[in-house]
Amino acid sequence: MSFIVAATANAHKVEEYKKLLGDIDVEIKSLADFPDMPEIEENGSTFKENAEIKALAASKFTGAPAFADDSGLEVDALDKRPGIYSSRYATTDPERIAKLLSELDGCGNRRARFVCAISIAFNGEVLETFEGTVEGNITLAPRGEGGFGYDPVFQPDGYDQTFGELPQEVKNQISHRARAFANAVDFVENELAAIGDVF
Ligand code: ITT
Repeated sequence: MSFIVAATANAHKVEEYKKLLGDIDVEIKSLADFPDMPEIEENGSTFKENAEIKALAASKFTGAPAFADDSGLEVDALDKRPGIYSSRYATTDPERIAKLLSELDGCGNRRARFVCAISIAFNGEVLETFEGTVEGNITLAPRGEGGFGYDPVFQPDGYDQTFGELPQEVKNQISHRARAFANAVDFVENELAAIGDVF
């Protein structure tokens, strides 16, 4: 069976990719399957640059096609922070959420969006990068136990619930990751398969 490497150490992302893949016959391996791979330094200044860095490093190390997603939350009232620093904003998810709510304390403008860039790399080069976004608002308090990261405080436009409350299938229909991933899957099916039977 063919496989592609998801260049992520985030098990929640891998779980979402597997659901998003549906019945497409490609196995997803993750960095957990390559424990000897050195940690990748995310020193880009955009989601796209960081996604490219991660995908390229994983493809070079494994010799297999790889993809990576760099994602995060842009909050308008915070000049788009935490943005590419969403993971590094604090140490744990509850701390990230508490810090965000405290920075927004008393702030009426709670507009925000999740952004996801997915890059695909193979044979020492980045082949393509796709972006997806989902717009919404930051709630006053966390709601729901589902998802990960900032999901309990993100209420997507058109819904009364947060990503922490919505069923995973709903998040996977409208999320930043789902939108970027759909284009990446099309690309892999149409373009990468043409490279041959190497994966
Ligand atoms: P990898 O780099 O190993 O993939 P990471 O979690 O550090 O794992 P990022 O650098 O892309 O990944 O940081 C993304 C952070 O943005 C993530 O840790 C969450 O805090 C937040 N985030 C991204 N997508 C999210 C989602 O769907 N729901 C909630 N929070 C999300």
